[in-house]
Amino acid sequence: MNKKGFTLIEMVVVLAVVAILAAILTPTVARNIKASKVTRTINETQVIAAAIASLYKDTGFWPYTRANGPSGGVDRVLANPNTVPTGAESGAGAGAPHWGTYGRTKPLYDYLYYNNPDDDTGPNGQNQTGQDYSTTGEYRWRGPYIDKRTIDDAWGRSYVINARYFPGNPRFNDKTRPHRVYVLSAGPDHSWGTAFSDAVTRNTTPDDSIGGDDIGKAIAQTDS
Ligand SMILES: [Ca+2]
Ligand SMILES: [Ca+2]
Ligand SMILES: [Ca+2]
Repeated sequence: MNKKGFTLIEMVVVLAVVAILAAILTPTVARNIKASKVTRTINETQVIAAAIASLYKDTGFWPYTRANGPSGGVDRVLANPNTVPTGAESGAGAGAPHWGTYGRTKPLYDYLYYNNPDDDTGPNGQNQTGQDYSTTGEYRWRGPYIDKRTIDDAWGRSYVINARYFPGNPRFNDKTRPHRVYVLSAGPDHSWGTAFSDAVTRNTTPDDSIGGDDIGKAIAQTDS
């Protein structure tokens, strides 16, 4: 018989042990990876929300403008314009696909990374007197407020802000239909579960709470 190496019986036993360990550990590892991605994304929504709160404290404006000066508005602000997920979960709230497609948009970096909240796009036309945030005085832009230009969630998809409902945004300024504004990730399924409809408010049933496996942080709300 063999004097070196393994006998067939030994091989079978070793392979069986490996197979059992793999079966025990694989779901645990997969769960931990998913949990860490969720945790990372929760933390990032909080970081972005804090950056937007700083912008508001410094300038007096929420990030929703698009005309020259703070007069025009946008419906969605995109943390990465190139990776916005589209589509809705089954059983999603009313208008959920709007998170991926609706209305006028502007990149988040035009508010938090560049001082460029007016109609210009990208890094061009920053710091324009009378058009972008003031750079002097008590109320002024003190950014950048984020350390990179674009931000994706843990699944490589853009966060989206439903800026349409920021208090004061002329795109939808109706205090009889109060909404929450979120920094929102579509979550592990890359598909929107949260309502995005003028008719679904803080007071309706169902209301505008975060839905499905979406992950988000409320950053502002309309007073009712
Ligand atoms: Ca500008
Ligand atoms: Ca301009
Ligand atoms: Ca989702």
